[in-house]
Amino acid sequence: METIPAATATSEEVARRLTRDGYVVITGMLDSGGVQAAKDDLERVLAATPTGRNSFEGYSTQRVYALFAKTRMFDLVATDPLLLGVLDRVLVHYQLSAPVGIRIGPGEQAQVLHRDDAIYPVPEPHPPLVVNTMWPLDEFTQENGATRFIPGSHDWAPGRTPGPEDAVRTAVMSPGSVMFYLGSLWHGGGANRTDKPRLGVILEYAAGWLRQQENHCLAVPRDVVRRLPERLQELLGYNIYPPFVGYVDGAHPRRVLSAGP
Ligand SMILES: O=C(O)CCC(=O)C(=O)O
Repeated sequence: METIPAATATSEEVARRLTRDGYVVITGMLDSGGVQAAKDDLERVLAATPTGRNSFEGYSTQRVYALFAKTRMFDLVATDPLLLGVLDRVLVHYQLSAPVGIRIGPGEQAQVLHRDDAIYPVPEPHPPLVVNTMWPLDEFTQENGATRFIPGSHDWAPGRTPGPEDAVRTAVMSPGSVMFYLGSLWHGGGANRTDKPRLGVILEYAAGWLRQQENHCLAVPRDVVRRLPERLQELLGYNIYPPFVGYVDGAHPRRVLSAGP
């Protein structure tokens, strides 16, 4: 798969490829120490995380919801300057929507291909509403459940769905890489035909005027949010979509963090 090394990637180039192809992979975003630390901390959380409740979540797959309540390992990742630079260009005003750790267990079936932005009843075609980023913490291979996707499918005519004629590719990637993909790109988790799990984290962002998939203002305790950098607080939902979508008692929601319990 064609990739861009983080050292030479610019937000212009990443945004250009993302909007042209529906996806783009950047290598070398995290070093091996950062990957290992994130993996170790997620293993702690996964020890108490159940498997999925339906075939979409995956009966042999664990999902770490409320990620920012459970680990501090993605605070810097979620506010990475290249990542935010790309989002500035593609979504302009945005927030975290669905950050989730996903460990696909041995024997898991392939997830149905889907579009992340299909949950929002906005008529197509529409400008980008959702940008997702997949951060592999294990090698992502053809065999162990690497994300599958259909290049260019973000641009399909309204109503078109994947058929046998559509070439599905596999996001074979190493830990430390990131795959950006648009919410309109058809994709899904792969089947895991190995005897080891596949761990990755999605940090999904949505336009600032949409409802976040996960309600982080309720999911992440307020005294945890108070200790986070302001940009991350904003991304979790303590923000306004101009001029005043999201106010609290007539004021910026950030005031809630400096006041009361
Ligand atoms: O785990 C993956 O590779 C993708 C998962 C996904 O697309 C989803 O759960 O919405």
